[in-house]
Amino acid sequence: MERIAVCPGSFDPITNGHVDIIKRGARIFDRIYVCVLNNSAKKALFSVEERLKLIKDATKEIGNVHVDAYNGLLVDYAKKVNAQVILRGLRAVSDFEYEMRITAMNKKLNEEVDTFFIMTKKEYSFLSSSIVKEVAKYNGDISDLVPPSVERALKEKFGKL
Ligand code: COD
Repeated sequence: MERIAVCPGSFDPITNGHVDIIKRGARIFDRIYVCVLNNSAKKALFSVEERLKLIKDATKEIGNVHVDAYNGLLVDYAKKVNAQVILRGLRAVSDFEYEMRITAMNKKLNEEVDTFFIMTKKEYSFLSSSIVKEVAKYNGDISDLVPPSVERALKEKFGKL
């Protein structure tokens, strides 16, 4: 049986922390669908199309990764692509409670899908899309935190190019 995982997120925008989780997941699973979904608690800076383009560029060298977007429940998307697993990254204790809540809800919504966590690399343990946006807005150096295309896109958004 093919082992298929969905790596869901807002990816607003994708960072090196996300890319690291996707790369490591791609060594474990036969196929990974990186899927942009809506997190109703967050207001996005980039459109879904912009985010998809940036994810595609950042993951183009990983063979078994497919990039997609879905407007609906994550478990419905998992079912649609026959994924047995939801792949998430964990940074710190502060992520744990939130992840536990969404894992429990996803399990309730679909008993057959399990959530798999990969611990972040220590150099990315403080990294988030929000922090990157904040630093980029004030022209700080983010070159070692995001792929080059994301750095460019952020500079364009904030009128720094
Ligand atoms: N190192 C390692 N992992 C990281 C790092 C880092 N530096 N930064 C982020 N991550 C991980 C996060 O922990 C997460 O696992 C993943 O990368 C994506 O992160 P984000 O912030 O882009 O995505 P979220 O947390 O906003 O995604 C939330 C979803 C969009 C998946 C969620 O809201 C959802 O499933 N929405 C669809 C509706 C639904 O089904 N809701 C029911 C579930 S409650």
